This record gives sequence, structure tokens and C-alpha cells, in this order.
Amino acid sequence: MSNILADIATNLYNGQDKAVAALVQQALDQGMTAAEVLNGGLMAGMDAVGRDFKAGELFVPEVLIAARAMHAGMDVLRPLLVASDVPAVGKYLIGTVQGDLHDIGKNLVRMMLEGAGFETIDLGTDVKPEAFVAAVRQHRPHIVGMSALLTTTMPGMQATIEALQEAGLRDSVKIMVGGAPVTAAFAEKIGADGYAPDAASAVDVARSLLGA
Ligand code: B1M
Repeated sequence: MSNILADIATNLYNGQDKAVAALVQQALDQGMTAAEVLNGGLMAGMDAVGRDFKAGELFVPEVLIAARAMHAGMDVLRPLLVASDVPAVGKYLIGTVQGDLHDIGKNLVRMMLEGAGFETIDLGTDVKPEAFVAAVRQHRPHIVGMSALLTTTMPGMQATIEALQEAGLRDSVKIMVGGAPVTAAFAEKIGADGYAPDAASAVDVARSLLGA
């Protein structure tokens, strides 16, 4: 890993948001691509946070500060990830399911979709099934995307699909799910139309769901 990418990862781990933003800008100025900085710097730092969080060496406050630094870096990359001359390909409603506050992955998926020309509506985190239903009624999206990072919140995806069914809206949208604990088999089991393991493939899946 180049020094600057290692520096980004270390500063992210230590929650140094201003340093992360400055280093990300520096890496771009040196000619690195947004994808290189995202994967080699920001994601590498967040992976280390996840590993040490799991091992009980980091606690929620430290992880929150690291998440803030991740967002600071993503804010610098955002104009590059969303820069697009592609005409709107479809309307995409996205949110993290009920009970779940993780939004970094969802935000990345949203940015990549915007970069691919999707119009996005972001419902944020901890989105109840009824809120997805109300938003589908209001915005009439082509695709509804749900993110979950906890095994305990994954059932919220199924509850949302059932709520859309009960509201008579299920057939008006395609449904996509994703997030670290979510699998293709789970997506199929709950009756989702698509699953993507990461933000880049989320764009491919969204396009293919619309036949684009
Ligand atoms: Co949380 N947390 N957390 N946490 N946290 C995990 C997820 C965990 C794996 C950590 C661990 O134990 N190793 C673990 C979950 C275990 C499990 O259920 N399997 C966990 C836990 C247990 C918890 C708490 C319960 C801890 C506690 O309080 N005791 C608590 C729950 C709070 C809640 O949600 N109710 C909690 C809290 C938090 C913070 C608030 C401190 C913070 C979130 C801050 C924020 O998001 N604003 C946090 C963080 C940061 C993490 C880790 C460290 C990093 C997650 C992340 O942002 N990854 C995480 C450990 C890890 O993942 N290594 C962990 C980077 C991000 C880019 O990746 O989100 O996977 P990811 O998104 C990817 C793909 O999954 C995919 O594309 C993205 C980009 O490639 N993707 C989609 C995501 N959504 C998609 C949707 C799609 C398609 C693809 O279509 C619609």
C-alpha cells in the first residue's frame, strides 16, 4: 500500500476527520482515482476498525468517531463518484432498515447510483416498513433498496416487503437488498428481486433490474 493510502487508513482508524479529508484530497491531487482512495485508504481503515471492534479492542464511541472520519473522506470523493452526464435512468428509493443505524455502506451505494445516473431518495437509517410504504406511495420509485448491517435487523427487510404487499404496492417496484450479513440466498428467501454484495455491483444489479 502506498504511504498516503496507509496514512488515510491510520488517520481514519484514529478518528482524525480533518486529516482524512486533507489526505484524501492530497491523494487525488497526486493522480490517484476515487476508487483507489476509497478501497485502499478509507475501506482499509474501516476494515481495521471492524476487526478491532469485533475483538473488543475498540468501543462504540471510537467506532463512531472513525465513522465520522470515513464520512469526511467520502465527502471529498463524493463529487467524483456522483459526477455523471448520464441522463436519469430511474428513481431509486434507499434506506437502512428499522432498528439499524449503520449508514456508511448505504451512503456509498447511493453515491455510486447517483454517479450512474439514478435519481435517489434517501430515507436515512432506522426506517420502519410503514415509512418505506409511505415513501413508495409518495415518490413512485422504480427500485426500493434496503441496507442492513446487523443480523438482528435483517428481518426488517422481509417485514418491509410484506408491508408493500399488503399496501398493494409490491408489484409497482423492484426490491434490492444488501449489507454485510445479507446474502443472495437470503434475498431470494424473502422475495427480493436483487442482491448486491457491494456498491459497485449494486449499480449493475439496479441497471439489470430495469433492463438497462
Ligand atoms: Co456496528 N456492527 N454496531 N457500528 N459496525 C458491525 C456491523 C459488526 C459486524 C461489528 C463486529 O462485531 N465485527 C457488528 C454486527 C454483527 C452482526 O450482527 N452480524 C456490529 C454491532 C454488533 C453493532 C452494535 C450492536 C454494537 C453495540 O452497540 N453493542 C451497534 C448497533 C447499533 C444499531 O445499528 N442499532 C453498532 C453501532 C455502530 C456504530 C453506530 C458505532 C457505527 C455505525 C456508524 C454509521 O454507520 N454511521 C458502527 C460501525 C461503523 C460498524 C463497522 C465497524 C463498520 C461498518 C461499515 O460502515 N463498513 C462494522 C464492522 C464491519 O463491517 N467490518 C460494524 C464500511 C461500509 C462501506 O461497508 O456497510 O458493509 P458496509 O457496506 C458495503 C456492503 O455491505 C454493501 O455495499 C457497501 C459498500 O461496498 N451494501 C449494500 C451495504 N448496503 C447495501 C445495500 C444494497 C447493496 C449493497 O442494496 C440496497
